[in-house]
Amino acid sequence: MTTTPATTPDSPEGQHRPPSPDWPGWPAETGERYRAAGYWRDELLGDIPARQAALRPDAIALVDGPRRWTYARLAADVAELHGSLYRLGLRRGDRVIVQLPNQAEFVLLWFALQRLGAVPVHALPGHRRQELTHLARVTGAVGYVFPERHARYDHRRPAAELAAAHPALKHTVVVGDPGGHVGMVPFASLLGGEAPRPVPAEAPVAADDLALLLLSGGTTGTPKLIPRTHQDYGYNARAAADVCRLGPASVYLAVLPIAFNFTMSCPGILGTLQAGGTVVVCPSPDPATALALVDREGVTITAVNPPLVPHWLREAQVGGHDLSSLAVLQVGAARLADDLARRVGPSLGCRLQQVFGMAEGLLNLTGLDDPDEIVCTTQGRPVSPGDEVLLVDGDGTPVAEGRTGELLTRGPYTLRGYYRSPELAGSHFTPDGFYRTGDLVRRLPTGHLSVVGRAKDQINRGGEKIDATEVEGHLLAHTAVEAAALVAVADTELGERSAAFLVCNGPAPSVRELARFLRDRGLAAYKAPDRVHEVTELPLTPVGKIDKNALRQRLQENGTPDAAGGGPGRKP
Ligand code: OOB
Repeated sequence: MTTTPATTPDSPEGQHRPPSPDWPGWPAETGERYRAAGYWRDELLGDIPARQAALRPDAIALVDGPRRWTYARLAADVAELHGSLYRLGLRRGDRVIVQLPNQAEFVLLWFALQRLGAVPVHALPGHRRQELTHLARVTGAVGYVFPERHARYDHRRPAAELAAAHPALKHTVVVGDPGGHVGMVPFASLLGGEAPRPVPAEAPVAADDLALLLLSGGTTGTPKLIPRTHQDYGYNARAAADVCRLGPASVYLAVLPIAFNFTMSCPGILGTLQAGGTVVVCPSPDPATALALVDREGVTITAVNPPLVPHWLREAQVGGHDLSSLAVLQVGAARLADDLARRVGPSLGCRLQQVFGMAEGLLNLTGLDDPDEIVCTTQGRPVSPGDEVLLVDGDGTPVAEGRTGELLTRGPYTLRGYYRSPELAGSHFTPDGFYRTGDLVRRLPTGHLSVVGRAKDQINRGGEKIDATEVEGHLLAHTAVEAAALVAVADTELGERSAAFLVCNGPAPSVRELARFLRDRGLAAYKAPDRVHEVTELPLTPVGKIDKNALRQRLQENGTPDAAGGGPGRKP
């Protein structure tokens, strides 16, 4: 079951870019095909502000609270920041961890790094020492940019500690006040409003260069890094913007975390700016804040995850906001229930668009003209004719039309391998370059996909992905814990929450104790188990693996998980 165009298997010999020891590119002839089809262009992400500034200098590109940037101003600020980062010592190819909340500084910095040919590593605001240490170690980042404080967490001391532990990490830049930390550079000092000084010409950035590193939800114990190039990421945003019919009159509200691939390029910030539209940064997904901005800025399109939808619908009813500008609400990152999907259009007076995407690449959208039934019951279809989709059973054999299978995919913006992780090639990719998504889907004759389950060991907590193996590793470090298994439990609010099954050598730690324990180990808070179940033993499969299906079934059947009989069940 392959989408058009039918292709011959990729030739193993040669890649279209000089082979990198860090990440595998696309095979040479595949790249030629993508270029000939017009998917890949010789365009650089860092040129977007200047290109648009030449076309519409006075149009508004970016809004953050009372601050507004025309395209001319955006291009000038990006150019100045480019120079400042160069003088700070950043160079083409350098990796820079970016951990900023939804604020204009992220956009300015991101384009300046692109101009420089440096590679932003997209950390999420909730990431803590564990995740950041992993990113610093794997990428060898030379820079780290973070906010002074976000969500009542002061980032400065942990940032200084991170830098001290990683000698390669020479540049720490804080959006806000360094607060006495020597060597920490205030972001504001890089943007003094001076005329940009020329940056010495070096080897020019190329469209097939590594442009950014995204984080995968992961299933291997540590977050994996996803290499994206200028040409593939630019195409990702352009293809999505085409489906959404973005143009200069489009106003996109960035509600979900700004570094999330959904917000960045599906079509998000990049798709909107490539089309000459306006990006409005929303500081919080809180419905009152977001809908007030829709009203004030005439937002035409925005994107949320399923747990936010009921809150938005309620606020739309009572909030007194004029939402008449809103044409499209995108919903994705986790499965949207069909019933809830049906309420979106009538309640908000806009089109619902379901979005099934992944940082690894493949993006599926429902179309603006698709029948309501398709829009409310499927998660869309691939945005590019170059996307190839295969549904296979457990043996890798394609399933019959209409049956459920694991989604495999390759295409012009889907990775061929993770960054600095050659050992994952065999488990996450087929020999002919298909990425194994771990998602179980059904495919309609129209090509629309419906997500029905998951084959990967991951919990999707309202769009936030939790790698079960990673958390289990940390749980096992607790002195009371002898064995641990983390599984998803259905939840009306978030879709899924996490439940930890623990075999303990004494009193089992409570949910709260574990949250504190994991926080002290430096793990992001959303990874802490929502429920803890003490059991006398973990069920095993015939080959000796922990039988997570059996655990999920126990939860489903009676909510008293210890079929073996000795646990206290749920701990508050
Ligand atoms: C998005 O990206 P990631 O990398 O955080 O997570 C990808 C995974 C998918 O493999 C799938 O398991 C799940 O998230 N997912 C959905 C979904 N959208 C994503 N599961 C069911 N229904 C959906 N609509 O989550 C992401 C990236 C770009 C755009 C949108 C979402």
